[in-house]
Amino acid sequence: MTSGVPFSRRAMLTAGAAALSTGLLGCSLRRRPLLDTVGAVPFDKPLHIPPLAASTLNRGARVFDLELRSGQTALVAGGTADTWGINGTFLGPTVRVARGETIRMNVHNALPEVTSLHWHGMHLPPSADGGPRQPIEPGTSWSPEWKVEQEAATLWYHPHPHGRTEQHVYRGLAGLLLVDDDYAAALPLPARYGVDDIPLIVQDKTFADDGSLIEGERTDAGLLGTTVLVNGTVGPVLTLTAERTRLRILNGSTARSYAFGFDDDRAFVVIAGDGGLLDAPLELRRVLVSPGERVEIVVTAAPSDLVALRSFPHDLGVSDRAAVDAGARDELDVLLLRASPVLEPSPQLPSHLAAEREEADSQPTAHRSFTLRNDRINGLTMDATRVDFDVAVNTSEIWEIENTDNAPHNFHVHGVQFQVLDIAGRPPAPELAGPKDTVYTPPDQPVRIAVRFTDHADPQVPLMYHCHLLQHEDRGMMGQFVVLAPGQQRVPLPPVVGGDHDH
Ligand SMILES: [Cu+2]
Repeated sequence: MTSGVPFSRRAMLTAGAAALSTGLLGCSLRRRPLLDTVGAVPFDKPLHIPPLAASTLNRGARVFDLELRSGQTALVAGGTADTWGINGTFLGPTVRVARGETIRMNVHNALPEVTSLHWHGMHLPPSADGGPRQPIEPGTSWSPEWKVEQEAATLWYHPHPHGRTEQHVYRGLAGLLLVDDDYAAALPLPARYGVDDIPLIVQDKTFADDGSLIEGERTDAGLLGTTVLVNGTVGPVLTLTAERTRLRILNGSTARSYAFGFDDDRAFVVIAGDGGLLDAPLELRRVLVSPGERVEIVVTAAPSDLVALRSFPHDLGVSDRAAVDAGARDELDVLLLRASPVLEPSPQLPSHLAAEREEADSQPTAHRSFTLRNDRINGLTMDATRVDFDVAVNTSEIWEIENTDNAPHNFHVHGVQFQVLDIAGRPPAPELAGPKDTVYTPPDQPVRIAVRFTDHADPQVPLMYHCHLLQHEDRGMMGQFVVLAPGQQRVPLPPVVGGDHDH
């Protein structure tokens, strides 16, 4: 065992059993051992709450200054790790913006290499998106500006340099981007940031004995860590002070999916997905969150409750072996919730959540299909100079995505929120019914989504669609499209200077 992570007795036993069954099958490949940290995580550190990013008003825009930096961070006992962060050495502040305001992000790259900063889930002009075609050279700044025109949601930001996204996110570049609106603010939902409205950036990493961050096991799914961090805290404890607490969960891992639930199997209420509120509160005991996805849940506690948020073994629709390799058979303690002896009363959750939304267009102008296989989409690997198709502004399309690998993939579209129509011909699980920008695509179960392109036509700057398992994305499971206004035509794309890496 090379890592300094404490392994439980159960972890040893399950790893031994996996090795034994491999031997019986006569398979010569080393199998990834199952990871079981239940009871082995010493919950002894207060959960770090990312600070809210400061902003200033300048000529009608709310301006945020975000500096990408390198530094050292003590994440585990034993020493420090070389990490990257935004306005700090690991992760970034929570950026909070309001619907209807114009925002400007002054992003300065103080790192030793080129990167970018992408606003995941934001509806914005393609030139502001921060994808691989908007690199920020070391020592330079990039200052996109746009008007926030979408409903309240938990979004996030992270780098997107082609071929290097996994590494940059793993080192610590990620933060939350919360959109507020008057409608959601008027609902009786827990909404005091850091008090009863808690951000949870969940990531898995592997540490050496000296506390340094090392790249963990690499399987076909990607990079899997042996230690779970929440907001950068290992062994986190959250003290609950109110009856009801809202947890805004981001899967900020590079490859691992989580099936969140509580150790006593209590029910919780899902109130929102990637891009906004569900129509109504949804009571669940488990919720699957693949890389890049968000879910907002409300948990109710009794005085002095002690309950752990855990990730349970789950079904990704892949073979047993691929599930083991993707970490889907692992069981992980994530966060301890410790309720105070006296809890503030919280209002009852409303019976209805989201405002009226427009239905998906019954007259889509195009149908497209996307096959995810072998690090490619429709047989092609990402080429930043290639536009795969164009869409007409002010139209809706239906996209069918099929994963034909025996491996987990998901599908993320830049610049829009979409609606999941069906999965293998059946209505999606109710937690997927709200606005989405990333959806899990189990093998051989075609996922149909309705995508509306309302504005922001730009023939010169494409948007991306890709798998959000970052190893797959970096290897080229990504494509580009442009949104065109009537009369516009695609233009050839020049190579990205300094921003395109061979993997
Ligand atoms: Cu993938």
